[in-house]
Amino acid sequence: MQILNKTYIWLRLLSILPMLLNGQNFNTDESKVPGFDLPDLERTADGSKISTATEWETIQRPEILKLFEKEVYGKAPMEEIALETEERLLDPNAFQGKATIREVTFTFTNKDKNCRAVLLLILPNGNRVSPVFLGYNFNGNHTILPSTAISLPETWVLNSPQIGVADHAATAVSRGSKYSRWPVLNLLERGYGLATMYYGDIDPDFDDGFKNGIHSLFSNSDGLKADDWGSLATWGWGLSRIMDYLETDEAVDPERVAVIGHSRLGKAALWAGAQDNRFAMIISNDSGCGGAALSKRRFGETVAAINTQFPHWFNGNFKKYNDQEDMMPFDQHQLLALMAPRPLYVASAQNDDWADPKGEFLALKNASPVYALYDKLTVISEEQPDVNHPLIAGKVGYHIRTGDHDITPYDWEQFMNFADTHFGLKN
Ligand code: GTR
Repeated sequence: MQILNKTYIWLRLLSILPMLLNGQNFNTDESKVPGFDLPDLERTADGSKISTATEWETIQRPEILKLFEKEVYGKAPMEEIALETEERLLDPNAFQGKATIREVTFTFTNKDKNCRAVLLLILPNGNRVSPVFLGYNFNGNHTILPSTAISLPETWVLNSPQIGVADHAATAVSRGSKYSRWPVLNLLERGYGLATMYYGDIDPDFDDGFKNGIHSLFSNSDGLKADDWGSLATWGWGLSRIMDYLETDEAVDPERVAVIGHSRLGKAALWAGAQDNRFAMIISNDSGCGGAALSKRRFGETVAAINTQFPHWFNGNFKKYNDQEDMMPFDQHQLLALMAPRPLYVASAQNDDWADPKGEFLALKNASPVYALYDKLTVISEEQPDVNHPLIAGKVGYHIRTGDHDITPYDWEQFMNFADTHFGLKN
């Protein structure tokens, strides 16, 4: 019991580490949340009321999308760049014949520069076409499974002593080390495929003035304007390029691709889902500030904290909201509403104060009136559901589970149940 208590205390300390490192005042006391007004999703800038799905799609949605592009994530350049893909079969009989594993190398080229990114595809054998979960991974495709056939990223990776990474270089020691985050066998047994890519292949996750990764191929890489894209937008852009590829893959059902992401990669998944309607389902896991959580609550990570620690994630304009959340003419419930009417699942973790679980639920709840324009069955409960009591209300789903900031088999179980409902599989 004593050991358990010690472990618990350590885990709690670890979960607030980002806040301590940040050296800022942060609030995790519900009674100190300031009063705030959320922009009304059904009122246009000139005050007229939106009351149909068509009005939402033609008047309000494009305005809100533009607002997030201009004020938060930034605009992807329109410049066309060349892309070549090359496939490599790694194992046609993985998991005792249950799956085929392939790698697809994407080479993006502009003039004399190029950027390479590798997609790992694990698809169930026996399906004519498979529904697929598509999401980036944090540490490299080789961390998903122990297989020695999977290539190591050649780009900068996050240092992580627990998986043997120092000097920002991937190493074979990490093979399979993140399997707990990717329950591949379970996915395959339930009929799903997995498509994943190391996010740093698209843009290495450090502030280098936008010189490397996909940024380096575009002419604005030597000086970004205030509304040009930050790293989250490049990661979102990359998900759409993967989707372009999945549409051409005969083993994938392009109508049933769920885009998923944990934490910063959840923010990227949401921005990808907002911009690209081909993602048939969007799943945010513990995405927090700049993701599913309302910023105006100033609970856990604030806009100033995220812009200070990760200045490269958002565009220049977003910095003007540091300590000025009340001045924001938008909040994240509007981002979530951009997913409608596609199924959207938001997941939180009980100890993840930094990501503001309640703020994630409230954003979803406040997005639901837009879902209701399409479908009266999407009525979300007034109160945040109890811990470990997942809620599926029509097109939206939510849970808060016990534990820390992470993506766990429990989370995946709920995502698969939700996908079964909307993708027509049994559960
Ligand atoms: C934290 C960051 C969060 C979240 C997280 C993660 O340090 O403050 O916004 O994105 O990293 O990606 O794990």
